[in-house]
Amino acid sequence: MFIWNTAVKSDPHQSLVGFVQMKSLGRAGQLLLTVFTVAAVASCLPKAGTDVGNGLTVKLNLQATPELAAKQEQAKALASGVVIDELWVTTVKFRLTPGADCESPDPGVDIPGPAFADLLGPGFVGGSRMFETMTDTFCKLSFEFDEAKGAELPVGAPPELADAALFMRGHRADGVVFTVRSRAKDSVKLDAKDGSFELDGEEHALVVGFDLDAATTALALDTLPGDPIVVDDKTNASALKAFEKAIRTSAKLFDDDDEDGKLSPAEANAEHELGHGGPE
Ligand SMILES: [Ca+2]
Repeated sequence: MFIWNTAVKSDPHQSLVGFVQMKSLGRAGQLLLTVFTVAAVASCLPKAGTDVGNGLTVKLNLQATPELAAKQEQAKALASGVVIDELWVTTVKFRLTPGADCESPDPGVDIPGPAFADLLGPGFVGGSRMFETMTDTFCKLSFEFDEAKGAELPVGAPPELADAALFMRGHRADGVVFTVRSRAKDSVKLDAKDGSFELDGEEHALVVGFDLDAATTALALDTLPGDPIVVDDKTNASALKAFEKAIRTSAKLFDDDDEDGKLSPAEANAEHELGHGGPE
């Protein structure tokens, strides 16, 4: 394989010769051709953090809303007095569905996963996901939550995210700590607010915002027993179900005007909203 690749690089005419020779090599040659073909196809797939050619480049990130004030740093204080200290998710199968008519959508544009995100921090670990598309009109963004093995977790992720799709830690206004751990592999569908949305320019930044007010309201923390309060599929399970539904249905897709991968209060509003989840 090494010799053949060298020949291709040194003289383009040799590539045809190499190809013919490979065909005559039988099984070994076919294996080489398969390797080459897989490599060529892989180079056409969307890549994280890489501009892969002409067309529209879409940048996508995940964040929690409302945006935290700078002085709050890595915690988010909500109007209810609840403070969220940590929120991570594991996601897969991001797909933008092109077309103005979602009843008969074109094949989607996939972003490779799994993708871990620190929703109170920078969002996706490794930065916004970037991918190319040759269309500019979309009717839906969808993705799924997924579980990750402990060994797959990125540096900085809480160990509780192992074998889970979401982990959140916070405390109530009275100081009682709570944790929420979800293993649900739910899909999230953000339908275009007005049937479809157009992305202009050569590069367009989007952010999915998860509404923490809606999600923590669904938990009804004041009614839950425990100190700390544990919410998972064994403890306070009905609260977990309500939380998981609220996360899915309250998520929204926003234009990220300044392309910083975050949602400012001026960006997380109805004017910048392109799509939304639920009702289910
Ligand atoms: Ca922004």
